Amino acid sequence: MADISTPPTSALSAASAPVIIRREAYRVPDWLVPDIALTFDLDPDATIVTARLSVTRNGEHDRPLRLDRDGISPTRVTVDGVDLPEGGYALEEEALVIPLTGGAHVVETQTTLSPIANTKLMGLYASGGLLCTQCEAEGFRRITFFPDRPDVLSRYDVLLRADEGDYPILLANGDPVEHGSFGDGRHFARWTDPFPKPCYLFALVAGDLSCNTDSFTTMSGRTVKLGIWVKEGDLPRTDHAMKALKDSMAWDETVYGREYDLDVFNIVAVSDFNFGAMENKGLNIFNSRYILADPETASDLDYDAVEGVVAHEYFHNWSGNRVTCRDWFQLSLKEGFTVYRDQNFSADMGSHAVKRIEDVRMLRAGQFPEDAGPLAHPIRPESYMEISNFYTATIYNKGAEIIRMIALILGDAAFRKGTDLYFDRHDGEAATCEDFVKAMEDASGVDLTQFRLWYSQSGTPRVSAALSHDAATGRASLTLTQTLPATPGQPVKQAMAIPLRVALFDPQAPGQAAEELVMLDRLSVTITRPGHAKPPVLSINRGFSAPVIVEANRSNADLALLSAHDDDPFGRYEAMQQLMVNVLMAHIAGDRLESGPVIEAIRRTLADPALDGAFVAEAVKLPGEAYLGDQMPVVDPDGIHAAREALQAEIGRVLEDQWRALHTASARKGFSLSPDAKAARRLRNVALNFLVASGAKDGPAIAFAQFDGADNMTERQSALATLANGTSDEREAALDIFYNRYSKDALVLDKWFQTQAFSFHPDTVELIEELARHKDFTLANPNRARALYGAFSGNQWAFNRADGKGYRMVGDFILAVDAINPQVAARMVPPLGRWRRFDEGRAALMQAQLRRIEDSADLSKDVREQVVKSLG
Ligand code: B3K
Ligand code: ZN
Repeated sequence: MADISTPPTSALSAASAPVIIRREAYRVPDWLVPDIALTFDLDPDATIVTARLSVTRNGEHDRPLRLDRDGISPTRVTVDGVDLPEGGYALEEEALVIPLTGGAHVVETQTTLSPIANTKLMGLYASGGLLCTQCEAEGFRRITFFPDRPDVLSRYDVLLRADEGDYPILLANGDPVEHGSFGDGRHFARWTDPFPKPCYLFALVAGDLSCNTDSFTTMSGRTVKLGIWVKEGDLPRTDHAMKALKDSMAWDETVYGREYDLDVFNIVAVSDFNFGAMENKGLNIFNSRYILADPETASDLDYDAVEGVVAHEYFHNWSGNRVTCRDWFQLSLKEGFTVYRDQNFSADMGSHAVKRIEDVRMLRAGQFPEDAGPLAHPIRPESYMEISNFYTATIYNKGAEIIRMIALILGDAAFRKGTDLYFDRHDGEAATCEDFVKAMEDASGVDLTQFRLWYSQSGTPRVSAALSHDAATGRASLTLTQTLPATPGQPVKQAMAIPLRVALFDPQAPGQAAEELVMLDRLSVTITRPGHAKPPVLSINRGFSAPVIVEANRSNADLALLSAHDDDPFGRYEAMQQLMVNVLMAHIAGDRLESGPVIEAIRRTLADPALDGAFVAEAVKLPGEAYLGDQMPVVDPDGIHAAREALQAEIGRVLEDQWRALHTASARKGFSLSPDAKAARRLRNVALNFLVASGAKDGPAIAFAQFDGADNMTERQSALATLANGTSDEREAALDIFYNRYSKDALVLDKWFQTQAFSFHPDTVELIEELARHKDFTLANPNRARALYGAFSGNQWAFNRADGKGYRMVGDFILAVDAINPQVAARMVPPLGRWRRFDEGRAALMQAQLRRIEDSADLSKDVREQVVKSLG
């Protein structure tokens, strides 16, 4: 895909020296593969893969055919039906190289794999009795020899042969063509996919699966057969995913005019999966946690996640599959756009206000720290060592924000014209981010030249807003100034185009001003508006119109006013959060805890009958500890924890009657997924949390009663989490009951591990150490590994314990899991890479762990890249 070069020796020791792939080095493929026929003789220990590639020379050159390979060796190679002797091809470390003389040939290779021994879960692997594949980004080369790059598109013809008893169901991409039995205990199925696709979208599944079958009639009247395939016992838990799939199909027709294109659409749930799900053409493969849901085992957040991920993968059929990426530097082309699409879908299915709050919270928790740290990269990176490390919050979530800004700047109608043009122009192609932006420009006439900097500049811009008022003229002036912090490889930056939705409120009539879109496209912009007899109150970055950090220096009185009256729900939420941040930061800096304004704002919000309950629940929650850490020049985990706990307790005490009343009033009989029922559960859980935090004697008993009496996982899990933060007897009882009730259900048992790893128990670090030795803990299952260590590293207070024990435990984990599954290991490095944000003592301890990992022999490329960059 690209030329390769070695990095500067200062950055890496000669022994490690992985190659760096650079965006600018892109060259078109030397050979194309219009057709591929694959035959799999499936067996968990030894699967034979035969691949017949029709290859055509691409342009005038005399270079050989290079087929990527990772851990596989050919048992046979033929060209145009003639066996090549061993010297007839070259076997390089990462490629099978075949000299070819003509313009078109048929190349056939054969290899043998062991799915059961594949612990990386990339390529063909075994999971709970199934055989399944994961190819994105570069797993196909672990299955067969192929130019494994997304700009080589082929038509696939796939023949699967397997034992009929162990693998009665045989699935692949596209449409089923034939199946039958050999009469000797083995059977076969053949699938063909008429749409040329890159090999990262190839998939197969074999196993004993049951199907939830349904159908969808597309807007042009075609009937599509839908199937969600799971283990038989899980069938009753697939209805929500099926509804989400049908809703997504209808939504993509209505909102984007996109129709599904094959006769079948299958989804398979597997329990060992490196991430959330995979959009393989016509055969999505999912981590079971994003398919299975019922009230007993899934919380409302789980239900929402199922809906969102099913939609996301379905939407990829157009944004990703029909129009794919030219190279992996363009990853955000499909991921940022598809996240934007799934966010809007989920908003349409539920509450726009709450969805926006959740998405921004996620961006701030996952992406802002990335943009502010050693792994910062633009949404279209310039280089990588291991592409798996670039499936980041920046590519996905910041990428979605960039698309959102384009939609805002163009307006809905022009944006839709732009997406129509993009899909029509590039259907069947491997496209670039530039192609997307160009289509937007061509469809709208809007010049996005400067806006393109969002694709190339990393780091979160900071916008300072200074408002002044001239009482004599009634004029208000707003000066907006952007600063662009230096990031790795980008010490100096150009001014960005930052679209900010702004309103200036009269303090006497807040919430009634007209909003305007201000484009901050120079270092500083001033706007002056007449008609303000009194100094107005600033509502800025409404709806979070740009992914920036705003420093507006608003008084607590102004924030309180906005928290009660801003007509933009996000602005209202934001004002409340900022008020809480101000109060907490002042307290951490040594002032008395001035909880009054926060308590008043919460009291008013709780009493406002016009507000949606789900919004209220989000608005009254205190900001998380990590977000508070991000507001400080040097993170003080203990100070933050103490201050936040103190404020939580005070709010709990002063408003105790309200919390009790709310907890009782929001109880419901019978389970429903209606917005109202979900909102009531959110409120009930927030109320419980404050009530227990108040220190009321009966708090743990009330929490235990909710835990024990709940008819749904939302209330049970939330009560468990509330209890897990304390040291009451009820804590132990609830954890035991939960374990015994769900120890056979892997997804719920993950919650048991995760809840404890997130908890604020004084001995959380030791408890996690113990849980890592629990008989149900395993490094081999990514969900379980993440439930414990992923949650722990997100527990700022516990993970950053001053003695460094948390860092050591994570260091041990990274080294142990790297030997099994490098992708899971590499994802745990960034928390240690945040050392620059902490005091000298903690920073030294974190660096020591990074060095220990760096010095270890046989480190994967994945972990090495993250560690080297994190040490800086
Ligand atoms: N495209 C996949 C992610 C693949 C991750 C590879 N390391 C799922 C998704 O984003 O929809
Ligand atoms: Zn995706």
